[in-house]
Amino acid sequence: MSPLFGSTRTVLAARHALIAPDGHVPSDFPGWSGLTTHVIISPAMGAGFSQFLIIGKTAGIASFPADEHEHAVYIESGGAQVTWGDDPIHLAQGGFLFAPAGSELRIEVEAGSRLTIYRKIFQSVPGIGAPPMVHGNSAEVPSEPFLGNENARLQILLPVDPRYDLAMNLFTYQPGATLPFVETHIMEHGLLMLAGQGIYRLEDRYYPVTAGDAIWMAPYCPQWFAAIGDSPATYLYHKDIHRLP
Ligand code: UGY
Ligand code: MN
Repeated sequence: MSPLFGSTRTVLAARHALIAPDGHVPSDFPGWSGLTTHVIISPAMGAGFSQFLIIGKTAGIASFPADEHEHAVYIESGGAQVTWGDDPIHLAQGGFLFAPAGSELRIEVEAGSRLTIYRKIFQSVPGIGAPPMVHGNSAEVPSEPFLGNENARLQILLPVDPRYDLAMNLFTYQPGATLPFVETHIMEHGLLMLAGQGIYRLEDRYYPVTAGDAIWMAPYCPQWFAAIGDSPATYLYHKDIHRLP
């Protein structure tokens, strides 16, 4: 019997959700094999995007058809061979890839891997071309102090370019560092705690959060974070950008 016995840290509120791993239940999709997939955020809860956590205990295959959805992939651990268009690209731990809408995305996941995938409908803008596919590794992306704070550092993984309507960032805080103010903004976030722990303020509630937890912040969800504990806290998050409301 689970020691939690009828309790969970998971909360689903009007404009935010905290999804703790104790409640995960996997989904299966046609053509996928060998993977444990949790859709931890989706339009079914009111979000404008989906966030998948894919765990490959053995090797497996995930695929997304060619349609209006774009995808951003991040390799938390392990590795994967990603095919979008013609050339397969190998991503190792820390690897990321942005797959534009309009072509099939196929991911051959290696045994022992954990991946996050953000999926949303691409919002095109007349006169601005489609964003190109990009990939890289977070180990090669410099971090910059967030609003001047050396102890709260941001890595911006995707190009800052108006053709992209999605950002994917890593945010690392030394213990004791915080977001400098309670943000309230039109952009929506999907977040996965990768390391460390802290307190997340969402709307008017304060939650202890730790590696493995996921958070949905709807547009205008007041948000603030303080890192606590003995080691730095890092989270991966996505954000919709560059489009008129
Ligand atoms: O990019 C952001 O809006 C970021 N500062 N938000 C967050 O970490 N909750
Ligand atoms: Mn924010």
